Amino acid sequence: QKKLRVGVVFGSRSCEYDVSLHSAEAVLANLDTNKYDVVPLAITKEGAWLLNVTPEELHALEEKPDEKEHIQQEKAVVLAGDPTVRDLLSVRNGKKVAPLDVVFPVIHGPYGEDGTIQGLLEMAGIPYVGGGVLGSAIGMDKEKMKIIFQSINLPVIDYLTYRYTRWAREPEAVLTEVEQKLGYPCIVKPVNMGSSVGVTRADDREALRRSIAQAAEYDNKIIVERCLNIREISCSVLGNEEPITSPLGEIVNEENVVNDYDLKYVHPTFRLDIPPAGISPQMTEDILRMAKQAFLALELSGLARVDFFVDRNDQRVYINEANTMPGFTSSSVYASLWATANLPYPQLLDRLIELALERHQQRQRLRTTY
Ligand code: G1L
Repeated sequence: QKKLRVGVVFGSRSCEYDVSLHSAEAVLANLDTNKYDVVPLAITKEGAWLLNVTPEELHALEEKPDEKEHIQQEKAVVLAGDPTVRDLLSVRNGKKVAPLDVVFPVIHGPYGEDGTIQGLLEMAGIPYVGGGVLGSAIGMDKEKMKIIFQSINLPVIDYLTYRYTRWAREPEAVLTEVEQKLGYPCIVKPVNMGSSVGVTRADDREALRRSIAQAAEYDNKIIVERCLNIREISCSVLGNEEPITSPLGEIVNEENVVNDYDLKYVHPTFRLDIPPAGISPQMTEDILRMAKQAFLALELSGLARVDFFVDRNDQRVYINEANTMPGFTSSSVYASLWATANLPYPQLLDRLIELALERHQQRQRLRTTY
């Protein structure tokens, strides 16, 4: 029986390069080799696609610039698929082709805007795991995501957004507006970044000034949210048009500070409680329902980790965000929540591949002429 050829794409110019490499390593190590021929596809920070280079090898190459340059010249590849797209994808003089049946894009869009790699795979006619172009793009824009949540009456925390041009022109007016409409403490984030890159808390005007300046280094749009004393609850969602939800988990921080990127991924200091203590059956039911609604409203497919806040003071629930590309190692929050629901990581990967193929087939049904 012919094995399915599964591509795992990782690396690239993503700010979350290291997270991508660790997640891809876990996917590669856990795909069942009885069922799949696994094809690692590394993208260097320069944007060259390297066939059969593992995350470990890519990592090692970053320390050896000469060798990396050589490999980029010799091994750069193009994807199989539509010949026009193949031409578009052709990198340097390498012309080896990797015919893939399905791809895990374990990567943020190569240029920081998501939906990009998904668009590429879509045009090449290759099924892929996870959200499509629209879902992945919305999944990266915290403002658009909140607007959609609000449109279906999901409760979101109070927020304001600013463009860099306005901030550069009238910073004092921006600071005053935040003070009047939200007050302190507040949390400042770039609109388009994953994880906690560029996220800081501000307790006064000077801290807010620094926070906005910092967030604005990562994105031209920033979002400021009211900071409440909250618990963080996550739910893993899996499926396409009829998604299922995992048990809830709580991310319990060692200290009551915003986890920055380094804390979250390089030196994790949180614990995952499954289920979270003292969340009533009613509240659990509400959160699971909202997770599913959010998944459908954002047009997601395959997977998402949906994050909620519960206010410690009044027990109100807010939806924070749906992460279409969550951390994805076998010990990640996404995978751990499924593991407690008797879906171990290798089977989770099987299911995600099935879902990718299902979605691709549903698309093939559509007419392309009229
Ligand atoms: F392919 C999946 F399953 F859809 C997928 C894609 C990307 C799962 C998880 C991720 N996550 C990431 O890419 C990352 C945020 C770990 C690295 Cl940028």
